[in-house]
Amino acid sequence: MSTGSDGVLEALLDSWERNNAILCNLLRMLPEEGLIAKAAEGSPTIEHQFEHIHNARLELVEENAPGFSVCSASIGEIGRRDRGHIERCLHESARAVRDAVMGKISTREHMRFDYDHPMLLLQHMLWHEGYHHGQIKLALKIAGMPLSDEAVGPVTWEVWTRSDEGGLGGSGASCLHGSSGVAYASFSVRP
Ligand code: NI
Repeated sequence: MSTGSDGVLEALLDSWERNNAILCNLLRMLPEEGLIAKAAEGSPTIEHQFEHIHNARLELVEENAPGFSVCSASIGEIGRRDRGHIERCLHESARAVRDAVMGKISTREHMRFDYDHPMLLLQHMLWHEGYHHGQIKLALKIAGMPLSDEAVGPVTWEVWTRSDEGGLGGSGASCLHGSSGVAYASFSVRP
């Protein structure tokens, strides 16, 4: 596979930023007791799912791009029930994934073990986190704390659609608004 860079690369990195923003927005939208909800007995709590997402990012970066693994933020040590800390960790691990993918592409190096192209790490994490996004909403529903599409749609689904600043012509963190114009917790994983 070619590791050439063009506008598609920028769009792919933008999709990763939007994905992390959606995840953090979901975290912020959880009801008071939402972090301890689980889909079934024996299933992980929502808090553990966020921790798992963060750890999966860092473990795969460390295994596949060890030279780019510079994030040591840990949800487990001090973050229990602290949403602000969980969110900061998610920003750090999102940056680690982005830096690893960009680093490998810019140096035209292959990932160490698991991926045929560096971008597949990012795509793998998008797919993985979409799965957990659904699991988290299912856990809330089963626990009697459902989030309605009206409440979370503008800060989750709509983050994928055209931005107020111009959709394809937007630039990274500056285009992190839903199509309804509802602002959400913007962030940047750019240096
Ligand atoms: Ni998982």
